Parts: sequence; C-alpha cells; structure tokens
Amino acid sequence: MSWTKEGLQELVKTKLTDRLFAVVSNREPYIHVSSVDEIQCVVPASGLTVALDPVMRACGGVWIAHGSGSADREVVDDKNRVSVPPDEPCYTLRRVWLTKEEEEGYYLGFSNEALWPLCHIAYTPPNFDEAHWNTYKRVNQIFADAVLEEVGDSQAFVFIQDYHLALLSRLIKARNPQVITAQFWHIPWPNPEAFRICPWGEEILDGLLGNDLLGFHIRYHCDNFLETVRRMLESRVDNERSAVNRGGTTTLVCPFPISVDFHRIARDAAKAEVTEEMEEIRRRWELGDEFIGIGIDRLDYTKGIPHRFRALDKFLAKYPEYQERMVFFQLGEPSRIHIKKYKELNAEIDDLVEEINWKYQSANWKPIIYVREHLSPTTLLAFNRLAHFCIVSSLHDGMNLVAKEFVSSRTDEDGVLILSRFTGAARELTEAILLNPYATDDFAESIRKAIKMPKEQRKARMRKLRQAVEENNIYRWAGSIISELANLGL
Ligand code: GDG
Repeated sequence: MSWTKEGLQELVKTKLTDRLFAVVSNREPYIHVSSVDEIQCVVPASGLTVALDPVMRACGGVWIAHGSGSADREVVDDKNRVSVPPDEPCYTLRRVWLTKEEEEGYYLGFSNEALWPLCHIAYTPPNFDEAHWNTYKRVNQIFADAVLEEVGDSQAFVFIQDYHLALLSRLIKARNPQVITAQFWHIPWPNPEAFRICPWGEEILDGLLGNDLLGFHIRYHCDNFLETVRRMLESRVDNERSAVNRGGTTTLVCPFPISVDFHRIARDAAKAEVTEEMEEIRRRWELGDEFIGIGIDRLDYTKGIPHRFRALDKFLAKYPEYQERMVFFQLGEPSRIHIKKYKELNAEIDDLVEEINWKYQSANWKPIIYVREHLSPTTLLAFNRLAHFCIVSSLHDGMNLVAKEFVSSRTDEDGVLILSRFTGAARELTEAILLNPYATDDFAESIRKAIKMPKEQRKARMRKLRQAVEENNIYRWAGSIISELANLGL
C-alpha cells in the first residue's frame, strides 16, 4: 500500500496526540531575499528541505532553522516566526539568528569543512579547527535555546535534522527531559577507521546518543555507526535490537530511506506551465532532435560532476557519430562558495566544460550547456521531462533525491536514469543503469547504452522505477519514523 499525506496526518493525530511536532535544521525551507523593490521567497537547493517540507505540510507544527536570507528579518513577527509555505500557510517557521562569525565557524567551518568530508570519504581531507568546533558547540546551544522557547515544558516531539546539530538532543533534554527526540543523519556514516581521526569524535557520538531514535538512509550506515560506537565509546551495543545503551538510556538506530512526494511531483510535472517551459527551453537553446542528457546538482565535490564530464568526453571520442546529436545540460546552483575546495571545484568544472566544448563544437552545436544558477522548480521539472537520460554520478551520497525526482516526473514512463552505485538511492532504484563513476570507460558505455536503449525496455524499466518511488515515498519515510517512536512508548 502506498503511503499518502492523509495517512500520515491520521498517524500523527493518533500517535502524537497533542504533542507539539517540532523540526529543527540548519537550513530553512523558505528564504526571503530582497530584490530590486520587493521581497522574494526562494526555495533553497537542498535535499533536506525539499524532503521535509511535504511532511510539515501534512503534520503542521513548528520548524526551527537558521534565518539566512537578506530579508528574513523583515517578514517575521516579534517572536521571529512566519507562516509558510507562502502560497498555502500551514506551519510555522521559527528563525534563529546567527552572527557572521558563528555561521563561519559552525556552518562553513566545522559542519562543512570537517564533518561533511569526514563522512563522505570522497578524497577531500577534513579540516579540524578547534575554534570552529567551539563555535559549533555554541551554536548547538543557541538552537537548543530556541527549541526550548518553542516547546516550553510540554511533552513535545522534536525531530532533529542532520550533521549540523549533533549535540542538540542532550542540550534540550538537560532542561526538559520530557521531550522525545529523533535525529536523522542525511549523509553517510563512515567506517570506524575513517571516523576515528575526528578529534572530537567521542563528544559527537555521545551527543547523538542523546536521541531516543537515530536514523540513517540505509542499513550499511547504521552498521558503520554501531561499529564506531562499539570501538570508541563505553556503552553496550545491542546488535540484535540495533540499539545502544549508554548511561541508562537507549538509542534505537534504524534505516529510513528518505524520498520525495511522488504524486505531487507527477501532478506538478503535468502542469501547462511546465509544458510551456519545455517549449521555451527548446527555443532558447535552438534544440532539434538531439538526444538530451541532464545533470542537476548542488555544485558539490561529492556529486562527481568532473567524473561525468570526463565520461562524456570519452563517449564523444569513442562514438563520434553522436557528435552534433547529443546535448548535455549541466544544471545547478553553486553551494558553499566561501570554502576553498568548492572554489576549486567550480574552477575545475568551468575548465572542463570549456575544454570539452572546444574539442567537439561546431558552428551550431556544443556538447555541454552549463547553466550555473538557481533554477525554479518549474524549470527543473521541464528539464526532467525533456531529458532522454539523467545522470547522477555521486562519489558518495546519503540518498540522492535528484534521481527520485527524475523518476517521479516521468509520467510518460520514458527516460533512462544513469545512477552511481555509491548513492543510497541505488539500493532501491535497481532498474537504473548502475555504475561506478570512477570507471570512466564503463561510464561512457553506460551513456551509449542509455541512448541506444529500445523504447520497450526504457518503458519497462521506468515503470519499475516509478513503482519503487511511489511505494517508498516521503510519507512512508516520515510515517515509519513516527511509528517507530510510538513503538518505543512515545
Ligand atoms: C542531502 C544528502 C540526501 C538542485 N539544484 C537546484 C535545486 N536542486 C534540488 C534538487 C534536489 C535537491 O536540490 C538536492 O538533493 P540531493 O538529495 O541530491 O542532495 P543534497 O542537497 O546533498 O542532500 C543527500 C538529502 O540530503 C536528503 O536526505 O538525499 O544524500 O547529501 O531536490 O532538485 N532546486 C532548485 N533550484 C536549483 O537550481 N529549486
């Protein structure tokens, strides 16, 4: 049976009864920015917020997050709250303010220069800076204060998101032990050998074990976590129950593969404005009957973008008959640009695009069109529908929602997904063409296979992919977490 928004609402009503439902994350789901003479509301390019927004729309409650937009302060009330989504307000966004120095130390510094590379193992070494770590601890306390202000001394259920807030649950429970917390870690958890280089590893593990429930995308990450705890902390790891007992409290550690709102994406993709946008894209880039490939990413070194370009280069060199017959659109928004590694990645991508286009281009054609900007959901859906194939080539990815969005948008049951084996999504989307992005020759062959795949096969595979996402949708993800908490005696 497929989970629905209504099913989740029913579950929340019966299981959470009158508890306040609070989500906490670093990134906010809606950012207000000032542009010329008005305030715009932007949906950030973030897998986490894209996934959680439909859950909040269904459950209501309060979402506590860092207010990062230039006009964020202008739209909140005196309690720093604003109702969202703007088109149909149904939950409260409570903004937390951070200074530039706090943002640098906690977000860019410890979260993204230390924990992100530590957990992804994509051959970018983590940078452990004690000043960043101290700021990280301080900012976790700032978030805890905001949560406690929202929940008071009620028996709330606080759902903490991701690696920015590893210390939060204990800080909340120290002042209100009635609160129940679950935390979802959206990125991979590495093996103990990789994790043990973190100088504050024990404090991070202890912080996470403040939760009643801790979730990862796949069993493999749960096992890595349990093994890390077993080697690094004094505690009792119960492998059978997949739980850790430490100092009299128990944390259950379970996999919950995150997903998207399948039906909403399918519905939105069929809207007239998306069809118009498809025509606009065809006009703007003077597209004819070329095979169209797409890549949509937050520009991050874990997404394997240079690897995909090298494979496209190989493909065009080995199969010159596809020159002038294929166009690849690389779409995506620059991210974390103040970190040196990301600056280097952007430069590498620019160089590769220039080099490959120079090598193959003719008067009216070039193989790669690089659109490096924030695109609207309508434009992304239009590209998803136009594409003959979509490439997701992450070197390591907790889940990867781009793959699931592509599949959900293909109501025509056409299009081929080329997907890295190193994504969580590859465990469910087994009808995709699965590959190792480091193996450039095989990668080039996969592109050829996608282009040459007969229509019947494309349809049969896409039907199965769609079934998988429809069944394991975002409501199942949230519903499973809430049910698991209920079993714990919530
Ligand atoms: C983390 C984990 C996990 C991209 N460009 C634009 C834009 N996007 C949207 C995509 C998609 C989202 O951003 C990216 O989601 P991913 O899941 O691919 O990746 P992360 O941001 O790294 O997310 C990941 C996820 O958390 C959830 O748990 O799957 O493994 O790393 O929705 O469509 N959106 C807009 N404009 C863009 O230009 N509006």
